[in-house]
Amino acid sequence: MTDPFGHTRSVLSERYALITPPGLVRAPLPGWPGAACAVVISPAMGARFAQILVTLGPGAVGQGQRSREELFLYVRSGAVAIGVADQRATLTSGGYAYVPPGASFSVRAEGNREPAELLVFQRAYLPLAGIPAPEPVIGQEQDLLGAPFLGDEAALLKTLLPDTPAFDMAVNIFTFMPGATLPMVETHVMEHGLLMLNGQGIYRLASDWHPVQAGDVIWMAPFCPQWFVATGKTPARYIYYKDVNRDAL
Ligand code: UGY
Ligand code: MN
Repeated sequence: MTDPFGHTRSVLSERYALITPPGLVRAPLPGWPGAACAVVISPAMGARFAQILVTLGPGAVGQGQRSREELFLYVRSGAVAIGVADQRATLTSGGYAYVPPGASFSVRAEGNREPAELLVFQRAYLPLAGIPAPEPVIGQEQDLLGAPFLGDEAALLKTLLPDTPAFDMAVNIFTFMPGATLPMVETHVMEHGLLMLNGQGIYRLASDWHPVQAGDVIWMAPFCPQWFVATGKTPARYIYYKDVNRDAL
């Protein structure tokens, strides 16, 4: 659905941003030759990580050897051939890969037909004294079970990365049945980058309430009050990034 001329649901405020698909502007990005990339969250906005939407058409590739950076890739649609360090896999919609700092990676659309749509989280890895950096992780979310969030069977949470001190990021997928909510208005030090995958709902961000739907992106700064209710007749799903396991100072 497109907005009438001169109107947008996108909002940029000090503590959050809502970025909606009709306003996306794509551009080439280093490390992604031939791909169309939209940086939807970045330090330019006040965030401490980047969130990028990537379209990998035939011949396009993502590749690199990143010294301090870690990457998380999620396949929104299509299929990709991916290599991380010495691991190789073919991932379809719902597939994901974690690229540790310093590890080489390459990703291309499989089969040279349909483009693949990727979601990417990228940040500088924060080492922890005495703890080695994480190993690569490759998987399909369909292989994971959702756990009731704080006991609520109507709000299921899948955690895609191990919850161990080596990881300074978490990436989770929430599924809310129609009418299900976050149990409280959360206010926490962790930052979020979020992509709505399915359905719709209302997101409370700071003191504002925004209707949101599949394709929308949200940045929540540390301590931004946040709450969600799934509306509509089908489940709402979103994937989100969170910084974890590091000092408060
Ligand atoms: O993990 C979280 O902080 C999650 N409950 N936040 C959110 O969905 N906005
Ligand atoms: Mn939260």
